Amino acid sequence: MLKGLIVTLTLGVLTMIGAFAATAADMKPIHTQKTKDVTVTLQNESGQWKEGKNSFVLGFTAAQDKKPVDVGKVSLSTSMGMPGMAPMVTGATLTPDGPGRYRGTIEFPDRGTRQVTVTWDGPEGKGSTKFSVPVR
Ligand SMILES: [Cu+2]
Repeated sequence: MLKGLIVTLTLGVLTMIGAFAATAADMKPIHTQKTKDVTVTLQNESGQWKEGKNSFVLGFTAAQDKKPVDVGKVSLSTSMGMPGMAPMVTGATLTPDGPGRYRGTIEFPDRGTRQVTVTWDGPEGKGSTKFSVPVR
């Protein structure tokens, strides 16, 4: 019984370490978008979006010195054109997570390439950019 408890504790600690490590390192780029003033980076653990629920980190850095930019209010929405149908539109939920950094979740009902629109409006600038990301 004690042995079982130790195994359980060990697994619990390993799970916690895994979750912690994934928050800082192990982020792979999904897409990097350069605009005139700001570089927008979209990343997560796998480096891609998949069908279903996804979590990701959205970052904003100055194009010049690569320092985080306070972009204030941010939104990320996606759209996929489907023949003979209205475009499928899905928005992300974003939570501020430090300077120029947002944690996001988004859920896709199917695969296919999304047109992504990111907008920002803060003390250090305002803008928007579009790029495409495949959902695999
Ligand atoms: Cu679709």
